[in-house]
Amino acid sequence: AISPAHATNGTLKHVSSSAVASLDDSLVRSERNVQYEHELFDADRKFKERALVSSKDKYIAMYNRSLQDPDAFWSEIASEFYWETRWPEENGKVHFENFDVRKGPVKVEWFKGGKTNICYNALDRHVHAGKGDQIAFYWEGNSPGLDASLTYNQLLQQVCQLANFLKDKGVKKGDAVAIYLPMLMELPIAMLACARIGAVHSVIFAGFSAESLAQRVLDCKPKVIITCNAVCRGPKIINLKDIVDEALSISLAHGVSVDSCLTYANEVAMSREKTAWQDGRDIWYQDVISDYATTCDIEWVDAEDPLFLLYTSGSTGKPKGVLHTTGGYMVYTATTFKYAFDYREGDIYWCTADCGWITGHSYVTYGPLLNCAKVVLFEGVPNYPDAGRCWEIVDKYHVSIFYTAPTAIRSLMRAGLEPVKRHSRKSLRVLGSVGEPINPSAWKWYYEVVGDKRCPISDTWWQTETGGFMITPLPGAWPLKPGSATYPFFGVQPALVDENGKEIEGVCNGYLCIKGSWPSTFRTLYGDHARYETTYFAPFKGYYFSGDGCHRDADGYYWLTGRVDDVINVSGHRIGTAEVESALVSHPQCAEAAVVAVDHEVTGQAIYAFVTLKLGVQYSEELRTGLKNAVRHEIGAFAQPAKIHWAPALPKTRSGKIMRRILRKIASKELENLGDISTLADPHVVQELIDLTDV
Ligand code: 6R9
Repeated sequence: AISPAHATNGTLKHVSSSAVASLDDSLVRSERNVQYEHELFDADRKFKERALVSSKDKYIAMYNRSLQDPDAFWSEIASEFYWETRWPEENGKVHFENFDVRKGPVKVEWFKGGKTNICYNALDRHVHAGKGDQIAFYWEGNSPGLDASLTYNQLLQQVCQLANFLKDKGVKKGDAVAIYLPMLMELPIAMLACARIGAVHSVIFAGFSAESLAQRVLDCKPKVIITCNAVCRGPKIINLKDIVDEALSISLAHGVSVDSCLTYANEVAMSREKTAWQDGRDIWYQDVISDYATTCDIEWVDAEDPLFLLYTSGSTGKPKGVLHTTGGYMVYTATTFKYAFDYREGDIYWCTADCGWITGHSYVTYGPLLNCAKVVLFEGVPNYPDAGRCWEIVDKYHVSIFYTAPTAIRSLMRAGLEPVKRHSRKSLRVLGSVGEPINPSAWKWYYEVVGDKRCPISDTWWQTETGGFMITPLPGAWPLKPGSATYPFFGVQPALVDENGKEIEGVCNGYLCIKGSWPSTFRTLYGDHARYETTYFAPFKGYYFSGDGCHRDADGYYWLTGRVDDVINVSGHRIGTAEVESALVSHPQCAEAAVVAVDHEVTGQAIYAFVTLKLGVQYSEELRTGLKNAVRHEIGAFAQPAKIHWAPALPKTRSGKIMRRILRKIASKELENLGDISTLADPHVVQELIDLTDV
């Protein structure tokens, strides 16, 4: 099923013609928010007095400077890091960009020619400054009572041991290493070990299926994969090694062999004896790692050398390997972390994201460690063993900055006040939100109940592609509005553009684009620079196009209104409709499928699939389960459709394009206003679909 034909040809002719859908859907969302545009929540005087950026005026001064002279602004900040060789400056220029496809290939460079290492800056630098005994990670296991911690010294030593192992296996600068691990400390350790020797890590979220893992392995061809045998997630045990074995045999069948599979024995979840094993390829982590030296020379890399690949979903075709480089990413993630969370020494920081996603890269691993923060790593899920777990952890470690996703907030909200109130939470100072637009009622609950009206909320808008925060509050600097990500970060120039690519000013709704580069701009899609240009830079010439719709209010606040392309956001996870459709049609009895998003109380959006069966196949509940399993198998459980709606046929235009607008209306039962259906090849299809809603 990995063959590329699957993703692009065959039955899959119905991906939307343009990457950009109409703004209608996102408008509906923003109208719902209008009443909140006048509700302001400001931090108290004491908070403001201590804040890094204590007023809007101070922000404006810094922001203006970041736009007027980005080179000087970012050079000054970059100088706080260690550079083995400082970047050359020609006339004060430290960056180069072309965002305009009409002027030649899109290209971005920051600090090129400078030599540094992000692992050195995240670990050695602090150790050399005498902070080696400070805690780097507090690890909290899936089950309460299971915990561990590492100081910066210890973390550095473990990173070095793994780096030495990788070198021993022949991994060199520029080589890819795949990491398929749950939230054990070995996950950030593995990332940092790669960075130390200049290898490019490719972390694959451990919820992806064997097919998805294989697809990514085939794309980046790693020499080594780092995994573990199994993991406990909530009440479940997941056998990861079996998934890896299957993925590696699929890869092998397609001509890519991975030499070594370094497997951490997570014996809480599964014994070594029970783990499937392939001699010669598989190596137990604990058996070899202690033999390696606890020091390891740094590989100094160019600021523009690749740091990692992270695959993400787009509106069409196979997942895209987003490539980030070293220097700009380092400077930007560290700086955004510091300002958007008003970070100061002594803070205990907890981000609930998994390192398998960009949030875990930039704001579990790199951003916090670059600031020498104390980071809580959590293996489990927010509502296990019960809905009070998060607040229990907050109290246990005295967490002062807590960063999570709206979906987690909404699911905890459903459990009521008691699980929150039973814990003190008095250590909390700043709260954060990421992954999808936060609806105002969830925002208020977070603010009032979790934060006791004391903690500003940083609703951070950004993407895998942007590497770091783009639009975000700076706690204490200006009043917040529930559901708005407020203002752009230093150096970021948002632009709202209309269908014709014309920038619109003032109060408006538009496609959210960014003018000019920021240090952690992604540099390419691995192996496909043409797709990088057509997806992100061709839709609106001269701009980076985010794929999101956005509203700007009279005070200049930005309100993200959701994706305007065929990307669905379920619990903050990006899932391409084309990928789910491709998985559904891999089922032998499925003729065609069209997937749309519907609103969902907890997960934000849910996947709703219209499925046309092959001629003569009967509808049945087994078949429904079979189709859902096909998606679990091809992508992973998190992408499973919430609903399968039988479709004798799909509504198509005469030229054969599926009218998703109509499908969205049927899925959300908004039947009064179906819009113009006269352009359909067969308008009767619509009534047939409506009749089958509850079948
Ligand atoms: C960081 C991350 C990116 C997409 C993005 C947007 C949505 C993320 C958001 C938000 C509104 C926020 N998104 N944060 N929408 N407000 N604070 O999630 O990266 O997985 O690449 O997803 O998520 O739609 O385009 P990624």
